[in-house]
Amino acid sequence: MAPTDQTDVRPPATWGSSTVHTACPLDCPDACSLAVKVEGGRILEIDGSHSAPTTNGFICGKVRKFDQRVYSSERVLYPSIRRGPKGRGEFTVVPWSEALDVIAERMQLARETFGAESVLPFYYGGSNGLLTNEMEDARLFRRFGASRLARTVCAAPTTAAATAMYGKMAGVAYQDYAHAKLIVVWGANPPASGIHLMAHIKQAQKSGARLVVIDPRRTPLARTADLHLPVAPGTDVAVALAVIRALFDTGRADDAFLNAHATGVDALRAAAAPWSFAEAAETARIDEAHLRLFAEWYGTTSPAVIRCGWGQERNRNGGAASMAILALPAVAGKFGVRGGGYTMSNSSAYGLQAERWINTPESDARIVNMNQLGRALTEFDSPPISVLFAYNCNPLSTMPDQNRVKLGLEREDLFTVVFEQSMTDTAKYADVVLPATTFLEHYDVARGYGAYHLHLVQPVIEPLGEARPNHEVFRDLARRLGLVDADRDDALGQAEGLLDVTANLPDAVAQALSAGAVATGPAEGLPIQFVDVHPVTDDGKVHLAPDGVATTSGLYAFQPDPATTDYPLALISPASAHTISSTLGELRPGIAKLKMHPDDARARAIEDAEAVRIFNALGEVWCEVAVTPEVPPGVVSLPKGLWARSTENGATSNALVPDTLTDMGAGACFNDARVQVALRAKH
Ligand SMILES: Nc1nc2c(c(=O)[nH]1)N[C@H]1C(S)=C(S)[C@@H](COP(=O)(O)OP(=O)(O)OC[C@H]3O[C@@H](n4cnc5c(=O)[nH]c(N)nc54)[C@H](O)[C@@H]3O)O[C@H]1N2
Ligand SMILES: Nc1nc2c(c(=O)[nH]1)N[C@H]1C(S)=C(S)[C@@H](COP(=O)(O)OP(=O)(O)OC[C@H]3O[C@@H](n4cnc5c(=O)[nH]c(N)nc54)[C@H](O)[C@@H]3O)O[C@H]1N2
Ligand code: SF4
Ligand SMILES: [Mo]
Repeated sequence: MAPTDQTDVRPPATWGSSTVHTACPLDCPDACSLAVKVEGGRILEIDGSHSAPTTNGFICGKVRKFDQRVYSSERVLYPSIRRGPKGRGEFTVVPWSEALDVIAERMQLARETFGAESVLPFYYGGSNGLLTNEMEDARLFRRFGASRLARTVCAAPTTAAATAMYGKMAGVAYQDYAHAKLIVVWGANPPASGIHLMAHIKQAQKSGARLVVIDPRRTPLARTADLHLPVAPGTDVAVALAVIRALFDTGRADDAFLNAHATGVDALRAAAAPWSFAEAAETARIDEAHLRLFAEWYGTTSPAVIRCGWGQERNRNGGAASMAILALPAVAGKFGVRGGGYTMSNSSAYGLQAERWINTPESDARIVNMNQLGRALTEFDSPPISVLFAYNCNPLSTMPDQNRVKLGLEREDLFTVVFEQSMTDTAKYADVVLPATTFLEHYDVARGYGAYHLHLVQPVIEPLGEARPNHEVFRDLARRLGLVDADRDDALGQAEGLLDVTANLPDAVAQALSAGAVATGPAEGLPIQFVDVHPVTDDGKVHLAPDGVATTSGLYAFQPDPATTDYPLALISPASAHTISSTLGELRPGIAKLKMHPDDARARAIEDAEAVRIFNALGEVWCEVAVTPEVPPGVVSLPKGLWARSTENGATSNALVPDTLTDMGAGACFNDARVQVALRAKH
């Protein structure tokens, strides 16, 4: 558990020249261990360290250049108050005390005028560790009685599915992929979105394992696969159910496993019955022979592991798809061996919780779904949203129905606080901007949701300008609002807060953490499903047709494609290697390119590199086109996380994304955007 490389465990007392050990808390499954070279209090180089087993000294290009973001001219360094019109980004610097006094006054005024629910905290915190999201902030907003936020922008359908079926059982460790003979990468793109799985996939391939990739795009990983199923977005439920039906029909279902460890088998079999290979292949727009081959391989190969990502969840059928995929290893009897089973999110593996620190029960204030922020800002009236407090999030860039969000942010009677590291598109609409520290300037606890790593994040440099960590700022504000506990000090991020969050961890893990070492997961980080870890359900079984699971369409139901004759193309917006969600988007050069299949381009007389307009009833995006067979006919793709500057008209894919919700978990339907594309005269 000790760091294996020659890095300092503690930050340097003198801020001299040294290499400091820390960890990456960004929204990425890998939670890398980092070695950061610092000289004279300035970051010289950020690299991977060897403390975390799967980091292995190697990190992504994004974090390697994170110092450019830390020292960027667009960094928010001082509290400031708006002077120009909303959205213009013109501010006057003010002292912290003045900025916080103004915010406290506006929150109190909102409470007196409309009630406490007229204040909406807006955060996601995917790139935050455990000490900087839903800690001091949760305590403040619960005590104040603010509207509650449903944190549904990501992983809502997959979490609903995995919780109902397996109680979020821990998944197959990255290292164990080397033992698999068949690897199915389903709705995930690890070469961009979780790079440390790749070494283990390659190792398995070298030992003869087959790779199947299920993704609309012919990604670089799909090109190295033995089989690629380029499913139409939103059709995975049909594909998975067809394989399940075939497993039952051919006697390859593992009846012994199902009898002993599963409930709901008959209901699942009935849901799969309508899905012949022909029907599913037609629905998913894939080759029927390829689908049969996949079913054959999955039915006959062991160990087989499914890496299930989030690509299949971001549409109307996201819950049903995730459930059908997670049912596969149970039906086919793939558990119980090293390298067999599934990996989805391992975020629950450590059982961490912050409730003791928050020390305040949830209020019964109304719940606002974050995916419908635009609606909340423009339509709610009992009470309206009067104060929006955005932090750990960049909603104008990342939430559905961007134009409606923008309309909301433009409201003159809305008071918006944005607590940020960078002058994001959202921050430009703030009435008050507060400067936040980055993970290189504060304490946190980072937890992998793919790799089994849990470690301490510690400051490697002093905060820039007047930037402050979240807990200090929320504490200061709570004090102004009279909501603090007199007997608590400000030690969060150090011993007390850390120990509270980690209170239910085994002692050894908690000690390793406070000493700056890496803790691995359950069973030394390499659990075998149904041997070392089991479903965390009431009866310890997998629930294939869970009772009481909330779905808007019925278990395993398929809802047809929302395309229309006016808007026939499916726009998807997958993760790119350049940003983490919208973080680092400020460093992206040039105008973004829409990927489009040659057939679709020809039909519209569009040629490579031309200027195009992507549009639907919600909005339009002006950018360039890259004509490529990487996307199938009928599908176009723009990167996720773009800032306004990356397009010619300042709108990004989310201007075309409806704020409809997924079948389970009330998640975002980013990939249900249906659009038309046309040539645009260049300006
Ligand atoms: N570099 C980088 N890494 C990231 C992120 C990032 O923005 N950049 N984001 C982080 C976050 S917040 C998350 S949640 C994870 C996401 O991690 P992933 O799930 O791996 O990433 P996505 O790009 O959302 O989706 C994966 C793939 O699903 C495909 N896809 C789209 N629609 C469908 C569909 O209907 N069915 C199927 N089978 N596939 C589909 C996309 O083409 C894409 O290649 O990555 C994290 N890591
Ligand atoms: N079109 C489309 N849109 C998508 C997706 C998609 O697939 N397609 N994916 C969605 C997904 S998976 C996700 S997870 C969301 C993520 O969406 P967001 O949660 O908005 O994530 P980021 O864009 O990374 O913005 C996080 C912001 O928090 C700030 N921040 C980081 N740490 C701190 C801190 O300690 N304190 C404070 N005060 N601020 C901090 C960062 O500077 C950054 O600007 O985006 C979603 N948006
Ligand atoms: S973003 Fe992911 S791959 Fe990059 S350093 Fe952080 S944890 Fe590692
Ligand atoms: Mo995400």
